[in-house]
Amino acid sequence: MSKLLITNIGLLATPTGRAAKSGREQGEILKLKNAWIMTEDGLITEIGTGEPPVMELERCFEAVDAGGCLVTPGLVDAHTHLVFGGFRQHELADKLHGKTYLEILAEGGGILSTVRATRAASEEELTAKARAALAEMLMHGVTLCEAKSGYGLSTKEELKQLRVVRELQDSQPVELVSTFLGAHAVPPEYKNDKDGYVRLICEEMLPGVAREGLAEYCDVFCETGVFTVEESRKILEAGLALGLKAKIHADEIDALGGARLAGELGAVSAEHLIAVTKQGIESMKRGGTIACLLPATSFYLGAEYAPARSFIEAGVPVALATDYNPGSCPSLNLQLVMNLACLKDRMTPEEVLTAVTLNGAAAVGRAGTHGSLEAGKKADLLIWDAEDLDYICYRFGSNLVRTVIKNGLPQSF
Ligand code: IZC
Ligand code: ZN
Repeated sequence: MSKLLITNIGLLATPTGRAAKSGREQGEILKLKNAWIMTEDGLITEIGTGEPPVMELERCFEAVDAGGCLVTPGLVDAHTHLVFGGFRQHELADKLHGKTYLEILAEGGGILSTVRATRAASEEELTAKARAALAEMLMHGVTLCEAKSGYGLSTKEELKQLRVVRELQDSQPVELVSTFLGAHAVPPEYKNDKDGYVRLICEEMLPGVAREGLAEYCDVFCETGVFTVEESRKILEAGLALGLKAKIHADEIDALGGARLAGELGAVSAEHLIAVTKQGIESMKRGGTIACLLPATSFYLGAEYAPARSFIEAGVPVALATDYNPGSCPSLNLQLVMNLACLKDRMTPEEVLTAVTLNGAAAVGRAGTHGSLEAGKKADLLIWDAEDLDYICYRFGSNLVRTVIKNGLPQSF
C-alpha cells in the first residue's frame, strides 16, 4: 500500500465535479489556502486545510512538503499527434517564404512527408521517440494525454501506430487515450480515388481498429483539400457504429461546417475551431460537444485565435491542448498553451485551469476519474514554482512545474 501526504500547500486550486464545466462555471475554481492532500494506492482519499493529521503521518505515510506553493491537478493534453517519424524542419524555409500549410500539403509535403517518415520507421523506433516526448510532457506537468494515429494511412501502418500507443500505455507514467485518425490525409496510393480511400477507412481500417480494441475515438481532418463534411460524416458514423466515439478537426482554416457536424453527431469534442460560425457554436451546444482549442497552432501558423469567449458565452465547455505534431505545432509545452489562451483567447487563469484539467479530461472521457483534486479521484497533481494561478499564466517560456505526482507517486527526472 502506498500512502502519501502532501503538506504545506500554500494554495490548492482545482475545478470540481465529474463532468465538463461551461459558461460561468468554467471559471469557478475551488481555492484552499494552507491545505494538505492525503492519497492511498494512487487515489486521493482526503483533502483538508490547517494542520495535517500528524498521527497519520507517523504511521506509514510518506510526506511531501509543497513548500507553500501552488498545487493543481495534473494537466491533461487532450489533442496530440504523439506518434510520428521524423520532424519537418526542412519546411521552415518554405513557410518563411510565404507558403501556407495547405499549399505544402497539396505539393506532397506536410502530413504526407511525415507519413513517409512514419512508414519508414519501425514500431520500436516510433515507440522510443514517443516515449521521449511523453517524458518531456510529464516534466511539463502532463499526466493524461490523448494520442492520435494518422501518419500511416494504410491499414497495416495505422495499426502499427496505434500499437505504439498501446505499448506505451503500460510502460511509462503518462496515461494515454487513443484516437484513430486514418482520415488525416489522402495517401499517394489513393491520390485519384478519394472515395476508395474513404471506403477503405470505413470497411477495413475501422473494423480492424475496433477488433483489436486499439482506439476509443475516431477523428477526421475536415478541411479544404482534405476531407469534406460529407466524407467526415460517413467516416465518423462508421466509427460510431463500431463503438468509437467521435472527434473532429473542424473549421480550422475554412468554415466548412465541421462544428455543425460535430454537434449533429454528438461528437465528444471538436478541435481548432478558429473559423467557427455562430451556427456551428449553436450546434455544438445542442450536441454537448466540447470545444478543444489549440492556440499554440494559431501561433505557429500565424493564424487567428479561436473565439474562446464566444464558446464560453454560449455555454460550450472549452478545453485547451497542444496539438503536438511535427508540422503546425512542434511543441508539447501545455504551459505555453495556457499563456496563449490568456493573452490571445482572452480566457481568465481560472477558465484556463479548468480547460487544461477537468474539461481536457472530459474531452477524452475521463472526467469521472481525472481532472480535479477531490476524494476518490486519481492522485495526479502538480506542485508549481508559483504562488497562484495568475503567476503561471503570466510567466512564459519556463517550465514552472516543480514536482509531478502521478498515481500518488512523486516522479523523478
Ligand atoms: O502533421 O500537420 N493539422 N494535422 C491537422 C496536423 C495539423 C498534423 C500535421
Ligand atoms: Zn490535430
